[in-house]
Amino acid sequence: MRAPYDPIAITAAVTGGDVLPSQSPAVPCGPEAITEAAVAAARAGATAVHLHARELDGRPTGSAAMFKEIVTGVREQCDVVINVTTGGSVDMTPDQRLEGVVAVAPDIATLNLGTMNFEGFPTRSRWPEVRHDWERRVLEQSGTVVFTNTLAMMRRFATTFRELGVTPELEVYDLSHLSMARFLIDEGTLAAPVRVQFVLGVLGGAGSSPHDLFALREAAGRILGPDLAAVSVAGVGYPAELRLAAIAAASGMDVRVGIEDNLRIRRRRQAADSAELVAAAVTIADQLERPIATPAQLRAELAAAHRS
Ligand code: KMH
Ligand code: ZN
Repeated sequence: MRAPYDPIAITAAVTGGDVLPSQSPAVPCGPEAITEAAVAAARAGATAVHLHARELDGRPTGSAAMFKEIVTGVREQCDVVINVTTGGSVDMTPDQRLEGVVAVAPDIATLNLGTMNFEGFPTRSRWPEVRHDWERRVLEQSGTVVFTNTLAMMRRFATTFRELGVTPELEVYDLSHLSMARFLIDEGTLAAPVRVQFVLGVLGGAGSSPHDLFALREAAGRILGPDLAAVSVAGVGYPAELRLAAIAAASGMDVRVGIEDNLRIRRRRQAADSAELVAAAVTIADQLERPIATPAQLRAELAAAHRS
């Protein structure tokens, strides 16, 4: 855990694979819009950007070519730390989910630590109006959605990361995922110390109350001990995203904000883009006297962990 006035790493999750483009014009689709959103988030103060790829109609894709185009475009315009998904979207194959990481060898890649129900649209009466047939199909899957992460997939993804020199970011949605992290470290699949991100508020995982956060943080300290390098918090939905970001910033943790996890900046106003959510996180951190970690500072931390 970081000391009270230590720099805080802010990750901007700019597009994701779960929210539907019909829900908000702020969901960037296609390589150009995603690159633009990532650079804008970096300019707003983000230390790192978490990237997924989407076709122009918003369909999530694992396309190596598109990840290459996005990451090249971002690297040409700024030095923000690159964090690439292996979560992709729930209907992708393991090969598709790994394509982006293999194509761009980012600084960081996500490793989701368990199979779980993953319901983004559980209540039919609250389904958004959608423009695209594929979005309609996503809604119709409601009630049957499983996010698969087998032990074999985790071992394969982690081994690929190690071969590419990519730092895993362990996505923890529930207590059991911490025991999985412990197991993967003890068997040598993961090198300690590890970086953990609590993803809170997905229906199927832990809730997004401050009590859920502190219960997981306490468990992470108990189960991982000195093998825990850093903790980041991603609250899914509104007001969870910014409220958990404030609590995390006040408690020595890092934060993730962005359109992937939450579409609103106010109760009754959608965010214009992820940069606006990053700016809100920067304001919170500034008020709490946590300077924003620079990409160079985060990269130095990643390098130090690799050496240890
Ligand atoms: N979409 C988030 C709820 C990943 O990309 O690997 C989880 C996530 C996982 O960001
Ligand atoms: Zn993601």
